[in-house]
Amino acid sequence: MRAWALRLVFALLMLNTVQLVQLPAAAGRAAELAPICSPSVQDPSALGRVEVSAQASGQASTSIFDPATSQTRTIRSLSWLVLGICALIALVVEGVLLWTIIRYRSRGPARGQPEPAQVYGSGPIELAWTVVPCVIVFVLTLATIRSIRELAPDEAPPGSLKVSVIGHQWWWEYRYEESGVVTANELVVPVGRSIWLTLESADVIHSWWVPRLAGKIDVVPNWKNTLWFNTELQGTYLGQCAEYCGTQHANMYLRVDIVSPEEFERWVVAQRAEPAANPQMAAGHDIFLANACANCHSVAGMSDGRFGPDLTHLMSRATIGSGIALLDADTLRAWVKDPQTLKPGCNMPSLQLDEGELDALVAWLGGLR
Ligand code: HEC
Ligand SMILES: [Cu+2]
Repeated sequence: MRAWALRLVFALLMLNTVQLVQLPAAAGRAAELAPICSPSVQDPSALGRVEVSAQASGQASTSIFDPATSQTRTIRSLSWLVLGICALIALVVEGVLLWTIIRYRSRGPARGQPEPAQVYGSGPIELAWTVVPCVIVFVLTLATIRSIRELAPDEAPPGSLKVSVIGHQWWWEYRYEESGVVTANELVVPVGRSIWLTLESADVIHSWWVPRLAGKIDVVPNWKNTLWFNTELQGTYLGQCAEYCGTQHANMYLRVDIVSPEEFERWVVAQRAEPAANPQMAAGHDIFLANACANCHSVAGMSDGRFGPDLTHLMSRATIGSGIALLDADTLRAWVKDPQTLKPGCNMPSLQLDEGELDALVAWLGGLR
């Protein structure tokens, strides 16, 4: 009976340790799998697409132990230090506990046996359990302060690319300060540059977290937070809104594309260009303006709704709906027909267009490159 109790205690302890170690990795897996597991995506081909999007990026990892910037390397070092010290404390405390349980377990009736020696007011022992924890907390505090000073400068380092980030239920708006480019959900930045984000929310609290690039930062209404990271490696980096913000919180993905400086220049020029005008698709354009679309969406030179994502260069993006699926003609049509089937509860209604109107509208949208 006693052995059973002991085994149970031990098993529980082990379970805790294992969870601690696996937590960051598990969080990463969850972020990769979420779009695939999402019950909202019922079409099997849509599943395939999302799978492809995570894999094609090649950088789908979202583990804090897989850093891609100097900032996240600092965070990893600090994490190892804290984990190491805490593991050591756990080992010592649980070790002494186990040793005591085994060494002083009851061995038959205690009647007639003397009490063990009782220790009162021992200077050395009290000193030890006061000083040692103080030193540990002091070390952790200093290490943390040092990391924070390094990670969060008061002002943008000179030469930074400045971008405003606005969190919306349930998508991200990006506004580039120098170039005036406005886009949604996919942040494109050049490699070898310092990136300075100013983050605000249009509604509730969100949290911007791309674990391989930077620390996690809350996105708060009526308040500006800043975040800084240096881009070192080209590629696609994924993340996830990290503060519960309503029904579609789990489908509020983050995606950062780090590209070569030349590619970035080309991208900026393309984003600043007027939306492609195609007279053959004028019908779709008219439907867009005649319906509520224009009240919620901006298309440069035509409408300036700001409730939904800017659509001027919609098709330059790889995904739709803040990363829930890859963007192609089929998903676009399904989305415009009824976004609620793809992202239930999202803030875009189905406008109940008939098939003909849908065809024309999607043809026009598909030309917005
Ligand atoms: C009430 C405001 C509203 C109206 C009206 C509206 N939308 Fe939207 N739209 C949104 C919001 C909000 C989103 C972002 C949804 C999300 O990802 O959670 C969105 C997303 C989109 C997207 C995906 C953009 C992206 O990059 O992910 C497209 C395309 C789109 N809308 C097209 C249209 C068209 C076409 C119409 C008219 C038939 C329309 N919208 C009407 C609010 C609106
Ligand atoms: Cu959110």
